[in-house]
Order: sequence, then C-alpha cells, then structure tokens
Amino acid sequence: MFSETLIELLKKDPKICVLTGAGVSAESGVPTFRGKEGIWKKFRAEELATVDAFLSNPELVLAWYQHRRDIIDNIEPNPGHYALAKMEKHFSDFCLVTQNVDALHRKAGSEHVLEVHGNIMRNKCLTCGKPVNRLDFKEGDDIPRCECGGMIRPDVVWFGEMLPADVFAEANKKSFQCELFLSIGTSAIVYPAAGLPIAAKQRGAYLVEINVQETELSTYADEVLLGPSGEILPKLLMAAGIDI
Ligand code: BV8
Ligand code: ZN
Repeated sequence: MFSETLIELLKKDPKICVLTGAGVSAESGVPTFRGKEGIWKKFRAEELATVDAFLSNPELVLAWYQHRRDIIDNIEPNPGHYALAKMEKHFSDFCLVTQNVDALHRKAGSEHVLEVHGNIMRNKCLTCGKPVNRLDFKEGDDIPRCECGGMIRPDVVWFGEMLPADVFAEANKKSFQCELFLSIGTSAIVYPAAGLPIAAKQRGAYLVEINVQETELSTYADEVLLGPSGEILPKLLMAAGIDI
C-alpha cells in the first residue's frame, strides 16, 4: 500500500507539511463542499460564501453557517484527525495547514493548526473587524450587530477575500521548506491554498495525496493513496513504526 520511499522518508524524521480539506472531516459526518452530499448541492459556493451574498441576504448566509455549526457541535474527530495530532507530537518539524473551518483538528489534540480559511466558531464585525465569540443565529432573529453598528459575520475567508496574511505566510514558508508534503481530503481547486502542495513539490518535497478519488493534484503527486483518510493515516503511521 505504501512505497518504500515514503516509509523510509518517514523514518528519517523529515520536515512535514500537511494540507487538509473537507475530506478529513467527512468520516466524522461533516458534509464536504463539492461531493454529492455536499452542503453546496443546493447553492453554489459563490451564492453563500461571499461578502455580496451576506450583504444581499444575511439571514440566509447566517442560517447556513448556523446549520453547519449545529452539525459540528454534535460530531467528534475521526481516526484521521487523531493520527495527525499524533504526528505533530512525533515529528520534530511538523506543520498542519487546514482549509477546514470546523475546528476538529484542535478537538483531536492538534495544537498548532494554521486555519487559512478561518474558523466557523469565531465571528467578527463586518465593519470594524472586532472579534465576537460564539454566535447562534436562529431563523427570525435580528442580524446580530456590533457596538459600532456593523453586522456580525462568521470569521471565515469568503471567496474574493484575502486569507489571514500572517497565517498564510507561515503556511507558505513551511510548504517551501518541507521534505514531505501530504495533501489530504481536498479537491485542491481553491487557491491560494491549493498552490501549497505544488510549491512544495517544485522545491523538491515528496508529494503524497490521500483521497478517496483522484483530483487535479493527482498527476502531480509522487504517490496517491486512494482511500478514506481515517483509515489510511493510522495504517501509514503503523507502517512507519509510529505507535498511534
Ligand atoms: C482570493 C471558507 C483574492 C468559507 C472557503 C472566480 C471568482 C472568484 C474567485 C475566484 C475565481 N477563480 C479563482 C478564484 C479565487 C478563489 C478560488 O480559488 N476559487 C476556486 C473555486 C476556483 N479563491 C478565493 O476567492 C480566495 N481568495 O483568491 O482572494 C484576493 C487577492 C488579493 C486581494 C484580495 C483578494 C478565498 C478562498 C477561500 C474561500 N473559502 N471556505 C466556508 O467554509 O464557508 S473555500 C471552501 O473550499 C472550504 O474552505 C474548503 O476547505 C475549500 C476547499 O474545498 P475542499 O476542502 O477541498 O472540499 P471539497 O468538498 O472540494 O473536496 C473534498 C475532498 O475530500 C474531495 O476531493 C473528496 O474526494 C475528498 N474526500 C471525501 N471523503 C474523504 C475524502 N478524502 C479522504 N478521506 C475521505 N473520507
Ligand atoms: Zn464593529
């Protein structure tokens, strides 16, 4: 299942950078974005995850995020999340970058998580950017407002918005320096995050993709491991002699 190259590399305590997407949370019950059961099946991403969508229909956008928070509140990390938390402790130079906004990596024990698309459990004021804690929005509620009068929105990166500069700069740096890059559970089509595995490969990293199906990245990867990340990651650690 795993190449000798990958197992030998893992045994050398390489610098590792990991990019995760919605696929790593799928086995926990979080619907992915673009799969058949994807949360975006009714709407296109651009109809919901944009500032324009929020300005034109804040109730719909807030209700959609509330729906996602309700799902996330009732689920647990899966063995894939736990394996990544174990890797963070085992390897001396390990960087976890996630596009996910579900906070499941932290819940599984990962301590340093680069959330390049934000976090659905955090909110902020659309006008002044003031951070606002938990926001529970029920249909019919007024749009929550900041003291400055601005509307409160989820602290996630919408399409057309910049990624948090400091977080993405660290992710970029780590992907340039790593010797092994794992792209896990992502369709690898949303930029600039999707550029990280490519940058790593261009600088000589060994690029491994873990997914249940091929993606745009597959032809570029040195190794494609087809299967659910919750099954593959624990097996990979065991094959490398890392107790999980
Ligand atoms: C930016 C947060 C510019 C919110 C998200 C045209 C119009 C507008 C923009 C663009 C355009 N063309 C290009 C762009 C840029 C755009 C972009 O890349 N669009 C794509 C769609 C073409 N990017 C942006 O807009 C970014 N900002 O470019 O700003 C700029 C520059 C300078 C100055 C100012 C501005 C912002 C991108 C961030 C958008 N926010 N989410 C929210 O969550 O609601 S994106 C959203 O997609 C999520 O974050 C998600 O993480 C991300 C990627 O999706 P995936 O995680 O990959 O999920 P997906 O369902 O696609 O795939 C799941 C995979 O898992 C599948 O491959 C599946 O096979 C696999 N899988 C399933 N089960 C398992 C599994 N794998 C393993 N195990 C399993 N069990
Ligand atoms: Zn404000």
